This record gives sequence, structure tokens and C-alpha cells, in this order.
Amino acid sequence: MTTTNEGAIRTGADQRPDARHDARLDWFRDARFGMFIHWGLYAIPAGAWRGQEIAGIGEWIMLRARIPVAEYERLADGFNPVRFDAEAWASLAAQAGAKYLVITAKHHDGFSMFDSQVTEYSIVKATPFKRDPMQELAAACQRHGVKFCFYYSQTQDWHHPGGDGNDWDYDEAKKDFDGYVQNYVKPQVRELLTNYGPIGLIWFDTPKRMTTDQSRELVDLVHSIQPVCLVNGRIGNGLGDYAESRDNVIPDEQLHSDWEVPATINDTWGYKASDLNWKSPAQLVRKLVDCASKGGNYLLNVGPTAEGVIPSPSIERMHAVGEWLRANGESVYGTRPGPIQGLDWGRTTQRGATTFLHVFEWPTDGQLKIPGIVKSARLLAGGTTLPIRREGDGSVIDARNVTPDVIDTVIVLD
Ligand code: FHN
Repeated sequence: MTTTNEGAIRTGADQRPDARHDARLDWFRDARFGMFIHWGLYAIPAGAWRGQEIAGIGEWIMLRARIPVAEYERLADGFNPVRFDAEAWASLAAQAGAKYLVITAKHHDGFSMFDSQVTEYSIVKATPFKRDPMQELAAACQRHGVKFCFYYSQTQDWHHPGGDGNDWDYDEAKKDFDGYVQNYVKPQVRELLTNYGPIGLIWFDTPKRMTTDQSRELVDLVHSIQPVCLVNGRIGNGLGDYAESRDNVIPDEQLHSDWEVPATINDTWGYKASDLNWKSPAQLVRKLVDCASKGGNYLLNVGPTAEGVIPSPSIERMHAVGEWLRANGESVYGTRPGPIQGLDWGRTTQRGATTFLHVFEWPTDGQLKIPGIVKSARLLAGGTTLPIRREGDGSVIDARNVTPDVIDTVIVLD
């Protein structure tokens, strides 16, 4: 486990005695799968600036290419995502089996992707598009029964003179970071929690220079407006309702805490045209199951284009995960870590007295060796009962006649 200021899994919060009894977390604990969306002005350059490919994740292009604020701002003039379709995005989340959707209201580039009275630098006021996509998405998510949630970069803001991170336009030593938090971040967070209906959770990021008071004040502000809205661990200073793992890093072991891993479907968060390193559906499902088997949630990202389109490889993969979940969701949603941990060929999840054995790598002889006594075994998909025999302290499931699911075959054990 790590305890870095990047908001990774935090031992302090993990050990809060009331963490597992707080009913506000029930939906989150049962959800296990969420869809993340990184969408902003950075989708226009899509990883290249002045004809040069810029290394790293797409949404960091302003910092990586040291683009002056005045120049980056001009991207807004050309941001017109006419193909944006909130209904399609919410429907994709629902079809993928995601129970919540988290979208960037403001990322580190400082551009507000929602209607804000605090700034002119927003999608409504500074672009030809003029619409508030967050209103449309909030409504679409409600129609699809997907919890609507916001990402908000509270510390890094490369556009605001007081925000963290921009040392090419602004003198770090002269920054009024607290002024930025009090007069910009707080009013914006208030807007997000006031104008878009019920918000499942608010996802803060890279806490870095946040003081304990600043983190606490933001948590209190969130809860003063929406008492049941969750706050993720990257609010910083050991606060927040649940712990956040490092990006794309699933802990090695089961954790006795509520946690989530944010994850990329290729190697970037914001759209980057050259990044075609897509994970396969089998990799994605197995990562989701790995999280569930250790008590965590998998928050899988898509990065829409500047036209407002989610790239088709992402859509295909989301559909594939959804297809697997439609047949096997019982073994993921609402489950808790399974009794057998550390298997190198699979994972276990559990609900009540039922254990779900997830087989990733099928044994060549079709004999599944399980530590402990297994009384009955049947395939989750189709319900076929499988013969079992005792062998020493363990049990062997005879699965020679099974045609395995190439992604993950789930066997129900009692
Ligand atoms: O810097 C960000 C990054 O752009 C992205 O938003 C990820 C998602 O977890 N969070 C930060 C890095 O950890």
C-alpha cells in the first residue's frame, strides 16, 4: 500500500472504524464498475502541437508543450462538438454495465466544461457550442439509472493565476493558492452540486499543495449541499469517503476498505489520436473482476474526440464488458472479496454463502484444484452441475466437459 500525496490508497482512511458501516457508501460498494470520461479542449490537439507529437497523456498537452495560457485559450474558439450525444454516452455506460459515470467538469487545463458564473472560460461562454453538456448528461444518466458524478481538478489549474502547476505563465512564488481555492474552486464546486441534481460522488485529483483545512473545507462544503454525495480520497490529507488507488494500479491483495482504481482503456485519459494501445475485452473484464475480488471498484475511462464522439474501439470494448456482465454480473455486482485469495489462474468473489470462482486460465487437463471443501459446483452461465471429488485437504472440480468462456468462466460454489 502506498501513502503518497497523489491520493493513493491511504492507510489512515482505510482503518476508519466506521468505514464499512456508512450507508452512504452502499451503492458505491455494490457498483463495482464505473465509466470515467475525460473530455475537454485537449481533445482538439489530440496529442500533437504545432505539427509535433507531444509525449505523454493527451490531457496534459498544455503542460507538456508549455503552451501559454493566451494561446491555449484560443482552442475554445474552435470547440464545437456537434456530434455530442448525451443519450448515447449514458446509454453506453448503462449497456457496459457501469453503475456510475464520472466526467471531467474541469481538468488541470482549467477549462470549465459546464456553465459557470465564476468564469468566462467555459464551454457555454467561450465556445461556439454554447450548450452545457453536463446538464444533458445529468438528465440522460438519470433516465438510464446511472449515477452521475463529477471529476473536478481542485489543485492543478494551469489557467488560473493562483492554481497549481503553471510555472511558464505565472511565478509560483507569487501565487495566491488559497485565494484560488476560496474564490474560484469553492464557488464552482457549489455550482456543480447545486445545478445538476443528485451527484453520486465528486472526484477530486492530485491534491499536492492542499492544506488539511482546505481539504476539510471542501469536504464540508460538498456535504453541506448534498449530504450523501461521496468524496474520493484525492481530496487529500487523509480525508474523503473512500481510498483511490494509483492510476491503473490494482492492489496486490484484498483491502479492508472501500477503494477504487481509475484506469485507462488505452494509455491516455483525454483523447490522443496516436494512442491505439487498446486493452482487450478479456484484460478489461479480468481487471474488473480482480478489483471486485479485492473489494474495490474499477473506474474505466473513455476519451471522446473534439467532435463529441467516443472512439469506436472504446465503444466496442465497453459493449464487450457489458455483454460479459449481462451473463455473469451476479458474480460481480454487490459482491465482497472471495474466500480464496492469491490464485494465479483466477479470482473469487462472494455474496452471502455463495462463492463465485472466476477461472481466467483454464487447466489443460480440465481439473480445477481448489483449496478447502467444496460441496457443489455449477456453471453460472447455463447452470450445468460439475462433478467434485475430494483430494487431500482440497477439492477437485472436474470441468473436462466444459467449454470455457475465453474471458472468464464463472463457477458457483456452495
Ligand atoms: O493528472 C491526472 C490525469 O490527467 C488523470 O486525470 C488521472 C486520472 O486518475 N488523474 C491524474 C493523475 O493521477
